[in-house]
Amino acid sequence: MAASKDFRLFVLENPLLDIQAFGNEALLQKYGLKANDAILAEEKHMEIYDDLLNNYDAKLIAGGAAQNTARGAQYILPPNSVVFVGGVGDDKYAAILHDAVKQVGLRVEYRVDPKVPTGRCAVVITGHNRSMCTDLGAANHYDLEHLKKPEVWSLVENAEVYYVGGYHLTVCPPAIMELCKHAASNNKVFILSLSAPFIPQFFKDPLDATAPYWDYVIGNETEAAAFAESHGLGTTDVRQIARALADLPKENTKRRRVAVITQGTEPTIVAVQGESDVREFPVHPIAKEEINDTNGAGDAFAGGFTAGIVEGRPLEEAIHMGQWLAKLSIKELGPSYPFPKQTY
Ligand code: 26A
Repeated sequence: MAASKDFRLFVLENPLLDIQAFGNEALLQKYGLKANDAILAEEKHMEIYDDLLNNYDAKLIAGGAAQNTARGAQYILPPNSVVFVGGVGDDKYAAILHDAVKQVGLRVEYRVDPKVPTGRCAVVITGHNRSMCTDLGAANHYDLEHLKKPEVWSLVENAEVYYVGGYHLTVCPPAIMELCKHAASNNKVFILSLSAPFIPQFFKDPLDATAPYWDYVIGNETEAAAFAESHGLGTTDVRQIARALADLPKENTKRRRVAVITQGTEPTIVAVQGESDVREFPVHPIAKEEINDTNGAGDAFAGGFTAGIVEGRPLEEAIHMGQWLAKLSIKELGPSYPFPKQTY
C-alpha cells in the first residue's frame, strides 16, 4: 500500500483504563448509579475504583469509547490505517493502554501529562446492563496545542476520514471544531458518535456547533431519545429521530448526511438526508451462552462501520461490518476483540 494511503482514519477522544467488575444492586446504590448509564465522576464516586479492585475482583481493560472504536477499525483494516489521539498520564495505566493498542497495531499520538494520572472508568456489570463512571484525569487536559503540533497536524491533513467521540465535547470542543472544519473544507468524511445521553442533555451547545459538519452521526436508542428531548423534537420514535438527525442543516453539501441508530438486539435504523425511506437492518443473532458482556458493543459497531466507510463500501455493507464486529466484541470481556484475529 502506498505510504500516502496510510493512516486514512484519524480518531480523537478520551483514552481511559476500564476498571470492570460484575457488581450488584447494593454496589450501584452505594454510589448512586443507574444500572445502565455513563456519567462523569463526582467527589462521592472517587472510592469506587479501589472498591472494585479490592472487593469485586475487577479487571483492568483498555477502554475509552472512541479508542475502542479505533482499535476495532484497525482490527479490520490493513496495517497502519488508524491513528488515535487523546490525553494520558505517565503511569502504569498508560502502559496497559500502549500494550492494548499495540496488539491491534493502532498508532497512538497521546498528549502525555506528567502531573495528572491516566483517566479511569469504573464499569459495573449487572446482567446485560453496564454502569460507567469516569474520572477523566489526564484525558481532560487534551488541548488544541497538541492537535496543532506539526507532527500531529500532518496526520490530520493526511487523513481522509475523522471519527470523534461525543464524549470529547466535555474536554476540548475547539479541537473537535478544527477537525470538523478541515473535513468540510476538503470534502473529507466527518463521523460523530453521540456517546451517551448526557452529551445531548448537558453539552447541547458544543454538540450543536458540530452538527452541520456530521457526515455520519452514530448513536443508540437512549442517546437518540435524549437528543430528541433536549432539542424539543416532540417525538420518541427512533425512526423519526433518525430522520431529523439526517435532515439537520449541513455545511458540506457534497455529501448527504447519514444517521445510524443502534438499538441493542433490535434492528439498526438508518436515515439518509433527503431520502423519505428510513431503513432497518437486523442485528447478527448471538446465542445467550456466547454473551460475555455488552460493554463496548456500541464502540465495536462504530469501529466496524467506520472501517467500511474508510474502505468506501456501500452503506448496507458498512452496517453489516459494524454488526459483525459488535458480535465479536460481545463474546469478549469488555471492549475487546478476539485473537487470533478473525477476518471479515
Ligand atoms: C467523558 N466520558 C464519560 C467518557 C467515557 C468513556 N469514554 C470516553 N469518555 N465514559 C465511558 N467511556 C468508555 O465507554 C466504553 C464503553 O462504551 C469506557 O471506557 C468504555 O470502554
